[in-house]
Amino acid sequence: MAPLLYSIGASPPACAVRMLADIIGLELELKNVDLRTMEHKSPDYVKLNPLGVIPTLNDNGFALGDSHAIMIYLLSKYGGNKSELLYPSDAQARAVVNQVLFFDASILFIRIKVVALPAIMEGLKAPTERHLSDLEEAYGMLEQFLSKNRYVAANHLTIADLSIATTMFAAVAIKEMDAEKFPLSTAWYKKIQEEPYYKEIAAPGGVAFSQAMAFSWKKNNQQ
Ligand SMILES: N[C@@H](CCC(=O)N[C@@H](CS)C(=O)NCC(=O)O)C(=O)O
Repeated sequence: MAPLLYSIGASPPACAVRMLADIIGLELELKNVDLRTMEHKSPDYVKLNPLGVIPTLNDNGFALGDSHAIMIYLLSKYGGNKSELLYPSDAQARAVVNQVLFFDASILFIRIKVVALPAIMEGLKAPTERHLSDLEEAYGMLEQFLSKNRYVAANHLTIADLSIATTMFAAVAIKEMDAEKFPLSTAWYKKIQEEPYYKEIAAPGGVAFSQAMAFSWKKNNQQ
């Protein structure tokens, strides 16, 4: 049976996993998780993913959380000859990919999550100046990564590009990226947006995320 991915269309990490599956030709069955009813915190869901977040993979009884861990698992199990470029086996090349994956998980994504979750779930009326300057700082870090390579962690596409590109669709919905200050990041992001898997999976996810943010800002400011 095809591995099952618990996801929502607007989730950047779920989109990253779906793009990877598309690139390696792996069919995924998608199961929508209802954030409004807190399905992601239900006992059954938390059994699969102790963190109670989206996405979660269930590969015929093997459950795994965190998009980065899921992508690495899917590549090692189903990636075939696509694995070597997307997640190189050379120790140093892989370490650089990991560095950017951890940047995504621990810095870039967190800096959107501290705005998006309170806006969507808790009535936050607007991002603070600090939220915006933290995002701007993270764009500067991305620019530094891109000053070393043509893609975020190598001179070719790796899974780190999939993670960063999807987190960026959420980041730019909160704070636009200034093309003059961040020319390398802007050019890289434009290039990824031209890829068919981005157009099919992440672009609609980005639209849904932007709409959810716009709706939340409006609703929260009417209260
Ligand atoms: N590092 C995790 C982040 C997962 C995450 O925070 N997902 C969001 C949706 S995009 C979520 O489930 N938020 C709900 C919550 O934290 O309660 C990953 O890459 O999978």
